[in-house]
Amino acid sequence: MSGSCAVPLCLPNNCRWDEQTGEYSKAGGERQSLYVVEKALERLRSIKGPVCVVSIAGPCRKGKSYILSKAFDQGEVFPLGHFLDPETMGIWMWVVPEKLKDASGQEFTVVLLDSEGIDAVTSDGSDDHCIFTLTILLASVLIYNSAGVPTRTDLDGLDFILKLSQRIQLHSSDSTASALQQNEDANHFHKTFPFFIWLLRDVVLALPKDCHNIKEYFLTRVFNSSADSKGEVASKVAESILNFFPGFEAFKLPPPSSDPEVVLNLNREEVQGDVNKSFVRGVEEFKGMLRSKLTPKRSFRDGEYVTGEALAALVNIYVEALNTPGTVPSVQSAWETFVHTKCSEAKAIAMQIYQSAMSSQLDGTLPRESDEIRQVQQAAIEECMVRFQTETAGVSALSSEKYLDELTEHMENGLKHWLEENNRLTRQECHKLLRDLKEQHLDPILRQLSGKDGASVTFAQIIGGYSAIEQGFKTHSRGAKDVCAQMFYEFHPEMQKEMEKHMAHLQQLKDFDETLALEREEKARQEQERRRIEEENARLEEERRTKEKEMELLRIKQEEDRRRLEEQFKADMEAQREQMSNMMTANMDELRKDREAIIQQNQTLKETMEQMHQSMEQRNAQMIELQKQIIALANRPPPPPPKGGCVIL
Ligand SMILES: Nc1nc2c(ncn2[C@@H]2O[C@H](COP(=O)(O)OP(=O)(O)OP(=O)(O)O)[C@@H](O)[C@H]2O)c(=O)[nH]1
Ligand SMILES: [Mg+2]
Repeated sequence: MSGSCAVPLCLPNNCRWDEQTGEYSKAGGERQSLYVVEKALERLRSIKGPVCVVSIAGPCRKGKSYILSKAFDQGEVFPLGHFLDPETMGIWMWVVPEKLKDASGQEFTVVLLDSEGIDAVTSDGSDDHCIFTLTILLASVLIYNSAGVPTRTDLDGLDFILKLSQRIQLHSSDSTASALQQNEDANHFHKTFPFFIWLLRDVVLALPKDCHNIKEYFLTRVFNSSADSKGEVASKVAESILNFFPGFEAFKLPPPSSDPEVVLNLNREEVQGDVNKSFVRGVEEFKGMLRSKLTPKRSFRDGEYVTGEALAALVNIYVEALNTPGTVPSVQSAWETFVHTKCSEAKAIAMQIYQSAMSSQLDGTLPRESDEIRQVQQAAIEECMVRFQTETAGVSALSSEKYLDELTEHMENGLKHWLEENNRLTRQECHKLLRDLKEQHLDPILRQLSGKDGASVTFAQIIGGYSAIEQGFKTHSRGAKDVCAQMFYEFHPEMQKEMEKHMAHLQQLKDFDETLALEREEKARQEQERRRIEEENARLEEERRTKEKEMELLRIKQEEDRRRLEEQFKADMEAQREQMSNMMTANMDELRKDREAIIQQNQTLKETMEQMHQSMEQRNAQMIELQKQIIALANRPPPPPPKGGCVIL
């Protein structure tokens, strides 16, 4: 089917959907579980950045599919049913192509979820509210669509809202959470639950005089417990709506037409002229109100937003929980599972990038100067940190820090490995070079010294041979400079052994000068020490640079987190105030007081900021320590000259 139609996100096991033809059929058999459609997940994963999920739920055959696509001018993306049987089964998804921005300028993608009628399954006597539960878990805005204005007694039929407290867990704890825990959780649902909009269709009756709008009517008549004393379930349902959801709005639409032909074909071009003007106006007003409620979907953790990819992961996790008897989906553990998976994946991808960047630059090129290897390392770090950052967009610094530390450690170990390999190859090559140079420049003189014309050899000639080795080594040695210097220094005892064999002859030479030889060796020793310190310095410097990169990335993330947290906090406060005023109007004073107490305890923003601050302080301390080590190394006094016996060369 073309890309202009919704795809099922999740279907009951007795429904089939053909990806190729887009055909959907009811296969029969008992409904036992739900399954997720991969095609829809693919679409979700392709959404970059945050999503806002607008879901619609409510009784069957009440124009849900129609209004959802109409509210976003999306044409007929959700198929409408024109028969008495329920049309939509499971949850169908459409991604609005045009991106929107919230008040702070944050861009987001709107995902529409059209769900089956709430009574589609319950009509056969079962108590399956999995689809409704899933809709709540996934939505940022929930449109509850029903016909006519409900009375207080109608609220009794909405006990599935009440039951959400048993069907959803906010915090992860074992599946047999106590009633007390459930209650405690339910008091915090509003932090992740969607904004609740009650949309009433085919409303013909006028509002009572003392009600300015349908929302006021709801709060003062339908939700108000003082209206009657016996409606226990109704009271609880009303309280749950205001308590579980972060905001409440109500909206009414008149009937589209009195002509059944027009109503049935509401989507057809040819009947548009016959649609009631008041309905068309109402739909336009509804669109405006709905838009004002659209914000990126909040995750369990403040400051982290739900991306298309995150939503795809959550769908899988929630559906699996809903399909497992005795398991209740947990918002916290689902989010933590996603964050863990995402960060682990990002780390693995970054590690792969690091490995191939290093190998492509270094394989077959060793031995070479350690600084060159460090430059390659820095470029590789740069590349993989950028990738790690893009992969973990939306995940806070606090959540990704651990994985970033592991990644940094991996790269530091990687560098260690490359440097060690480089040292080994440097040693191997220097060893051979020194042997060749000695053979070429010193051995012929020594042979001459012990030969028949040994008397013609001068000590200056021997020193010349040494200088030729030194020069040749300087010109041709490759690899880590400290290792080269060390190899050259370590070559002296070997030469000394050789010299000792010729001691008798040497001492007879007119210009034999022991101090000159000693000076040569001391020079080599100092050179070795200098290179060693340089190397140590470069190592610390490299460590500092890497830590600085890591800190820079975390700082960028934290800055983002701080901005988002502050915005969320502001929006939260506003929503809380509004909802408390709703509670007051609905005469739910107890509930309002409870909420007030929760707000008082709400320390999240402060705590998160504090944690962020602490982690940065720790990293700063590490940097200061590194800096101290670098300074101490630079100011280290020169090493004492070696003690020991007579050195000839
Ligand atoms: N009376 C009335 N009919 C409507 C309205 N909006 C759409 N319809 C018609 O109602 C019928 C069902 O519309 P759908 O949008 O498929 O309703 P639904 O709630 O999605 O139905 P299910 O998916 O089967 O639960 C169609 O013939 C629509 O043209 C409305 O506001 N009032
Ligand atoms: Mg429908």
